[in-house]
Amino acid sequence: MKEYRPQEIEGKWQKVWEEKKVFDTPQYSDKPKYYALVMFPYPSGTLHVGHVKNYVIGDIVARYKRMQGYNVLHPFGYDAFGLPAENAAIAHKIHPKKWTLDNIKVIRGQIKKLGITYDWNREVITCTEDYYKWTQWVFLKLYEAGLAYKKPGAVNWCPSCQTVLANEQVKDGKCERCGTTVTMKYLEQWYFKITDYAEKLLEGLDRLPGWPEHVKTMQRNWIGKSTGAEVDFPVDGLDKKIRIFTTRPDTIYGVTFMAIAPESPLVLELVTEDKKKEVEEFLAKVALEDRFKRTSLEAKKEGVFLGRYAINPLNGEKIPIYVANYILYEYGTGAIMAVPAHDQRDFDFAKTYGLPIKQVIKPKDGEWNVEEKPYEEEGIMVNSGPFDGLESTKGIEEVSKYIEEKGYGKRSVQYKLRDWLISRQRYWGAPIPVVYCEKCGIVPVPEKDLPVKLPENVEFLPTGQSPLTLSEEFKHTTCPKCGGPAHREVETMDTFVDSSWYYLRYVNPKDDDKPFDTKDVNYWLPVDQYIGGVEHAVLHLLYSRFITKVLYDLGYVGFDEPFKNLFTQGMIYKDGWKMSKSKGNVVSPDEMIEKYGTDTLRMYILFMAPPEKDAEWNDAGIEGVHRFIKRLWNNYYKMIELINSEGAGTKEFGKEEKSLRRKLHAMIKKIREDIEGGFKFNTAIAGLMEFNNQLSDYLEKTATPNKELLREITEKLALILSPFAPHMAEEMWHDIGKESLIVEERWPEYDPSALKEEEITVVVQVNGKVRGKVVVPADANEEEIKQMAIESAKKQLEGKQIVNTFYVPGKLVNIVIK
Ligand code: ANZ
Ligand code: ZN
Repeated sequence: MKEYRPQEIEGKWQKVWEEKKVFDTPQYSDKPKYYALVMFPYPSGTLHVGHVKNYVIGDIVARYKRMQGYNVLHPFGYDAFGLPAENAAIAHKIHPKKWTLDNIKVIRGQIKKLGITYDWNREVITCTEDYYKWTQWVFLKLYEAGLAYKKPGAVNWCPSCQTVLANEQVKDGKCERCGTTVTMKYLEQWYFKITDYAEKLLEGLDRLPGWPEHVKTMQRNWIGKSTGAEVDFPVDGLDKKIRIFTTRPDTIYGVTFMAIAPESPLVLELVTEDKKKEVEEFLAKVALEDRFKRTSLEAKKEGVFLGRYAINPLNGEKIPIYVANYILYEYGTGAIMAVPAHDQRDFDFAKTYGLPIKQVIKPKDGEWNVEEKPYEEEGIMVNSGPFDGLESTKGIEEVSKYIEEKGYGKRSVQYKLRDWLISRQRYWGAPIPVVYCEKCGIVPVPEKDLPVKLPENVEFLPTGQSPLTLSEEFKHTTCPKCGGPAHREVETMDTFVDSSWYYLRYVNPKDDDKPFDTKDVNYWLPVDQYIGGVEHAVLHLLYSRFITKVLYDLGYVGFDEPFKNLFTQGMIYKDGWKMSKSKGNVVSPDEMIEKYGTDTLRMYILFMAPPEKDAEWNDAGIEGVHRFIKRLWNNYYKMIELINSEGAGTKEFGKEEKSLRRKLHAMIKKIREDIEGGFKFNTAIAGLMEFNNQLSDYLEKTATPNKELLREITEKLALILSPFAPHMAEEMWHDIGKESLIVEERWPEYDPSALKEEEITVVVQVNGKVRGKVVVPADANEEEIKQMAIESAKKQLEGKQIVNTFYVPGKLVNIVIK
């Protein structure tokens, strides 16, 4: 019998697929389209099996959809600019370009051995001129629309990466890339005005039922919409006002102090002479503190009285003004009205500094001692003048209305989302396409002059300044507007800009005249299925949605959400840790392929756990899957031998045959449901394993198996195996005499009539003890089955009284007697 030699058949079929160009995607076709996309990798090293999981899942989807008759776009590329590649290049003392392109070569080779259905003609590499030219084009479009601007301000700085970071790239006060504690710097930087899209980004989430709920929640929380009011509090004795933002205007009668962020210029404007020294000392101290820790709920609340008072516009009360560490300068107006009776942070502060706590909301029933604990819930307004007795939710409305009528302030909506800081002080990125001219100021580089090329002969070690500053040749240019001397912007773009639009480029990867063709992208997008890691929930996935919405508003694309369905796969761990080179626990796909073949690797990755869950790599696990594959192979080739054997085989289609055929069709049905009902690849494979056991039984027990049945099994089995173990399936398909390629075949339909069971066996119990079995027609009803069970147990029932009978459908009847 033919032996299973994956190393031989896998290379062979990969070559055939490539030669016959089966994965080249026609731009248009009569078939319905399906865009299956996996998040592209950073080529900062070689791939480990954790990366491979992403691509295998994508390939199952792509192959399955092909077999369903779709015109499938399944592309691959590399997020090739950016810090990881640059840092690795520096560590290895190689130019980032060489380092990156060398890695891409290796990764491409790794991927090709996996037998994935990528259309390699559409490969995209973000660090090549023909790609980043269009990243610069995206920048220009945003600039023209007033959505890219430069401003000075406090920014996040990673001392290790030696560059600024966007807020999204700071996790718990640490650099998302390297884990170093982020500090602050005051710099003039380029931003994209993502805040203009806060409302649209929120609204769009409601139209994405195909996204995991937790990802949508993370985006909503990140955008952080709050509704409330802005109110002006006049400063006593000065012609100045403090504008605050509150979500609880209903508590305004309970304000007992004001608090201003340390970074606010108001602090030094308001502080009185005698308090100046103390305040300055406090500001110096806070400046050294971590902004994220300082403003966390648990942090100690600290502040200093400024020597001044404000007037509560509603009741005329005089209230002290503090500078306080827990107020964020970047949120709301950077100042608050403090209501210690109803806000925990204000309460903590008031307790520390002995400030009054005035209750203005009480619970609907019962009392509450606000000296002990602030009451933060809804309730009834008290101590609030004309508003007393009002429900606090209504109070928010009424007080806001009153404030607007009196001109004290206005209703207001605030978002936590900040504009996206996109400039980086690093070398390996797309240069920002603007020049600075003494006469004309900031001038965008005209589209016809793109790309602004990244010079290669540059000392690129990070110094905190962009390395491009050191390239005189790059820096000096002429102004596109007036022709006078000008210098180029020396900073490069965040790599998240590169990846914010790459899914569009796959549609027209070779177009030299435009980033993509509107008609073509409107055919292919939105992406039908996007697959990637959840770590991008508020990074790449938010930025891409933003850029798509901008391009939609500018008329370049006809859809405003790029990814219709999103699947976030779990990670692969080894020895209890997430795989990483630094932990030394990576499993290389190449090694596994050499040992077991890629079909085993693919199957094991899918079988380990539900694909959305994290899973632990286990050498015994892949061994086990490999054994299964070999058993399946042996059964398959045994069937081929039997079909081709001299003997007639049984003509009879008896009970055993019917049962096996039923199992075959039940499996076909199940695998379809498992794939379509939420990527349950692990249970789909378990279904294959179960069927294989039943097949072994049949082949062992039956002297002369039915050839017709074997023919049906060999055909259907290869088809449903093909998304999971495509090489083996292709070989099988060939060996049963098919001339087509299995990748171009259709997914088999199950036969509903085969699914009907003719008879079932039911256990009969008397008072809970097993007394026998009864075979009943599968379509008998409960009463009939009970009667047959009673009939079968006649002996045990003689002379007894039956008090009850219970039926567990398909399994057993228990007869209770006295
Ligand atoms: C008075 C008040 C009374 C408040 C009360 C809350 C409860 P979210 O939901 O996060 O938007 N706040 C406003 N700006 C702030 C800033 N820059 N730094 C720190 N805190 C700030 O929270 C809005 C509430 O957080 C605002 O409503 C304000 O306190 C505070 F019983 O005003 B509130
Ligand atoms: Zn000029």
